[in-house]
Amino acid sequence: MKIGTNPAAAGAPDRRPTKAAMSRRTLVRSIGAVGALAALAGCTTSDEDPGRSVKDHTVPGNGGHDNTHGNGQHDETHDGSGQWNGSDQGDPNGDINTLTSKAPLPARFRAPLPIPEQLKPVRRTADTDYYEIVQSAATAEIIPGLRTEIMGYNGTFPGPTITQDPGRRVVVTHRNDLPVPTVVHLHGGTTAYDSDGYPTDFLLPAETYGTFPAMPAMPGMPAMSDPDALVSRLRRDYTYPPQPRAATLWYHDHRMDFTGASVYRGLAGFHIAHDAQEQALPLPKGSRDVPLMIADRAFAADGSFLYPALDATMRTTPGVDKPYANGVMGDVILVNGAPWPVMKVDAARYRFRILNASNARTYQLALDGSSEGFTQIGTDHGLLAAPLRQDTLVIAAAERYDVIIDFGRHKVGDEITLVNRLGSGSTAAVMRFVVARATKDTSSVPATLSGTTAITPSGSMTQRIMKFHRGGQGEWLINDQAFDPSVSLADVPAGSTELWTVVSDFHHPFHIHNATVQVVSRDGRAPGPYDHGWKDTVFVNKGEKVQLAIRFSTHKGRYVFHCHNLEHEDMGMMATFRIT
Ligand SMILES: [Cu+2]
Repeated sequence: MKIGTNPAAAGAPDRRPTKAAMSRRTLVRSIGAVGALAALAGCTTSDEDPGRSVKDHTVPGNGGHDNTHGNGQHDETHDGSGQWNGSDQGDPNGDINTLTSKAPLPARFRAPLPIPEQLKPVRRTADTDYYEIVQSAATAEIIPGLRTEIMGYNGTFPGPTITQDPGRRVVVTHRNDLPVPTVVHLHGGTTAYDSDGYPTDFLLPAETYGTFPAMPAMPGMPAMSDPDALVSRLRRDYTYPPQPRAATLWYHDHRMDFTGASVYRGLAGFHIAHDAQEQALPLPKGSRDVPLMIADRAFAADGSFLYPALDATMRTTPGVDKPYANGVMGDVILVNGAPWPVMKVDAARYRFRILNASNARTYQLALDGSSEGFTQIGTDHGLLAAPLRQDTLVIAAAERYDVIIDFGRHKVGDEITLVNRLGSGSTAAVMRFVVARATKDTSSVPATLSGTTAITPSGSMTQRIMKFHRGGQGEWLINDQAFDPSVSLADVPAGSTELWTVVSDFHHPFHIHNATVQVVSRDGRAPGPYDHGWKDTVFVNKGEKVQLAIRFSTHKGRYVFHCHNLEHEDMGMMATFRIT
């Protein structure tokens, strides 16, 4: 058994960089407090305006997690101590400040739920569907009567939905019409390294916008380059081989140091992979298979997004104003880009693909007005083996749940509200469903959904420990290192399965590229109620030790794993691993 691998040694990089990189990172953090731009002077902490009731910091009693499977309670835990799996966690959002909007908050449950446009292939060959997307600035009316400038895939937020049919390869040609570099990552995808969206693999904008070093210069510190970066200008083809399982994937920006700002401004969309086994199931389909992208934002008085960036132009200085270094949360909950929308539904079963595309906010979703709760059928990487009744769903940034809600149990006129039990005030509600029509429903939820197999941990598997910790100056580190493209923390054989233990001192959604994950244990105990199935993002609570069985794809090359709190990721909590 290979135990206790020292990841830094195991990763033995040929090029030891880089004190310079580390100190550059440290510098970023030390200037954090003084770098706030006048443009963002409107940002306030949640404490400054108590009238807005957005201090989402307290969740009495249950610590925010629900370990029950349908007994109607939501404050029981595995050990009955009020802690989730015994870890020393509280409210996952408790140490994160909420931005307060200056724009008047819109009335809830008025805006109809938008459905992202279904992107059509521009060309199809025997085995490949070709899509084209233009990344551009645009304006959207998110708050009624106000204009919000966004960065959008095809100028929309969310971007258009890409469908990947069974056995089909997908090639998406992205054109960057924005003034800054971008990087497209297919979150949850099985992808060759050169299409995975490594953070320095820039898709550069037009030359008129100037140069963009892989890692921008800081005062007293030169810009640094990444000699291995695969850089394109203006257009780039991202190639996605047939995906191994039907799953709710999503694509979003992954630019080095600026992912938080890019995604906040709108660069996120769904990529839905199907397989033949899933398509043969009698689950709700068509207009009753609905993606829901939940994301919180705050708005300035003129309707623009409030984001406490140190550099609002996203050109030179990464990072956010110091009060938001733990993550950026807003006081407006958007679903598919609309604030607290309402959806008129048939009295029938619906499949909802719920994605938390927020930068940092964790939600505990529940249904008010329904005693049925959710029937969870899938998670990040596709269908569970069998449906699972859930009264609530705790969803951290970047996680997905596929659920069935059966409105057929309701009368026309019933209102069912999707609420957030980790929120308060404006963030306690998410959206509403109104049963509008009686109908015939031929769908059903079969007792067996997919042929997932549990990984049995074995002594022959390499074990590694990945420590997600804050450094002495408040920086975000993995195994005591800030992200450095030239250092691999793990070189793993293609197709192998390893056991990683993620140790955390804060609430961190762990995400790994080009691999699929099963939760083996939390603090040495059984996995939690939301750990079923194959995942790519696993919520690790404060003080927890989560053991993961990670199966790497057979695509070789360099990839990253990181925290999916985007402000943590941008400020160093990311690492390279190599599939060899
Ligand atoms: Cu984190």
